[in-house]
Amino acid sequence: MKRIITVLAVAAVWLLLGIVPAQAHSELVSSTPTADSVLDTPPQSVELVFNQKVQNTFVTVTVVGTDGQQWGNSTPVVAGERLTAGIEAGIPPGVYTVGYRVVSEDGHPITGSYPFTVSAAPGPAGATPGPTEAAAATPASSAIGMTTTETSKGAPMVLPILGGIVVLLFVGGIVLVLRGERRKKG
Ligand SMILES: [Cu+2]
Repeated sequence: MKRIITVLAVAAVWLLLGIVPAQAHSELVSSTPTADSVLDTPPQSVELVFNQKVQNTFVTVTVVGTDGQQWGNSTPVVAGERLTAGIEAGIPPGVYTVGYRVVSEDGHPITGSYPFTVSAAPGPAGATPGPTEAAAATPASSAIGMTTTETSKGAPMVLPILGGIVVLLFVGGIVLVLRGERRKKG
C-alpha cells in the first residue's frame, strides 16, 4: 500500500511542477533608458528587450511627461524580442514615464511602465512641445489593448483550477486507500 501512496504523491508533485512552467510568459528583461535612470542627454529612443519574441501587432509604447504630454514620435519597431520606439528630439528636463503594451508570441499581453528623468537639455530651455501629440498611440492602447487582455486571461486560469482538481482527486484517493487498509486490519 505504501508504494501506491508514494506513486500518487510523486505524480501529484510532478503535475504541479508541470503546470508552473506552462504559465510562464514574456516579461521585460532590460530597457534603454533603464528604469529610474537620470540622464544628462535627452534620449532619442526607447528600447525594450523581452525574454521572448513579441508580436508585430498591437504594440504600444508611450513616453509621457508629468504634464501628460506625449513625446513618443513613431510607431514602435519590433525585431524578435526587441522593440524600439522613437522619442521627440530635445525633450525638456523632467520626469517621463515609458508605458508599453505588447502581445507575446504565446498570445498573452504584457503591460508595464517605468520612469526615467532627464536632468538637463542641451537646446533652448523653452523648446516648443511636440506637434504630433502621438495621436496614434492612445486609441491603440484603449481599444485594441483592452480586448486582448480580456480574451487571453481566461485561458491561463483554467490550468491552476485543473491542477487543483487533480490534487484533490489524488488526496481523495489516498484517504480511500488508507481507510480500506484500516478496515482490513480491524
Ligand atoms: Cu504567456
